[in-house]
Amino acid sequence: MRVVTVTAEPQALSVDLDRTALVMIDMQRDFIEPGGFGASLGNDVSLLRAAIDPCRQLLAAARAAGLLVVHTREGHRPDLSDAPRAKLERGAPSLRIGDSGPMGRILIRGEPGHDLIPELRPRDGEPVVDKPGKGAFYATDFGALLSGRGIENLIVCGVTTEVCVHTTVREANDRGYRCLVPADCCASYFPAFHHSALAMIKAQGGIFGWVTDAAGVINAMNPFTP
Ligand code: C5J
Repeated sequence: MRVVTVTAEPQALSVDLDRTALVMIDMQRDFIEPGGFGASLGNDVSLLRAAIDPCRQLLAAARAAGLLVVHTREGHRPDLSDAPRAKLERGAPSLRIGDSGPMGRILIRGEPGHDLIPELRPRDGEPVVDKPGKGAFYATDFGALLSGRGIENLIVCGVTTEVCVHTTVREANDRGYRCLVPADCCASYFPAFHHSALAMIKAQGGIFGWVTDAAGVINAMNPFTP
């Protein structure tokens, strides 16, 4: 057991690092770089870059402390067989899922835009979960991967705060995981949604999680990061 206490809201949380995973949600070029899915929806993708450096620091500390690190990517099969029509038809983007853009076909596995950004590239051996939905548990082996390693606590980072991070935290909470969300390691195209999403997580005594920041987790892990 390597129990540490993380400063968080609505209250500090003690976790066993041996039962804790760092989860990096969808830090993909398609969301963060110009020319991808996020930009096709009319968003200012530069807003998401604020999360990169805090994520990089937390990732380094988590690796040094020997935590399980899991990366996720949102995307679809090239034949779109796993993309519901309701998702494909939604809105009025400049490019739809599957269309060809400057980073290849939008939100399609194997295309350059589907890649994780180079700043947060996975290390050999770190699982990468490809998910067709917003949550990391839906239609993936994420749950099996966590339970197989005895994981009870998740530190959930990534983009966007109110969509894939929130959906994953809600899914995880219902499955019995304690979720810590470092605010500066998440970002949204809508700063107001980012703040509201974090407020929702920690309201009502932490109705489905705890909110902290990168420094809160890094400081707590300090005794175990040589
Ligand atoms: C979105 C995500 N926003 N990763 N996906 O469509 O949050």
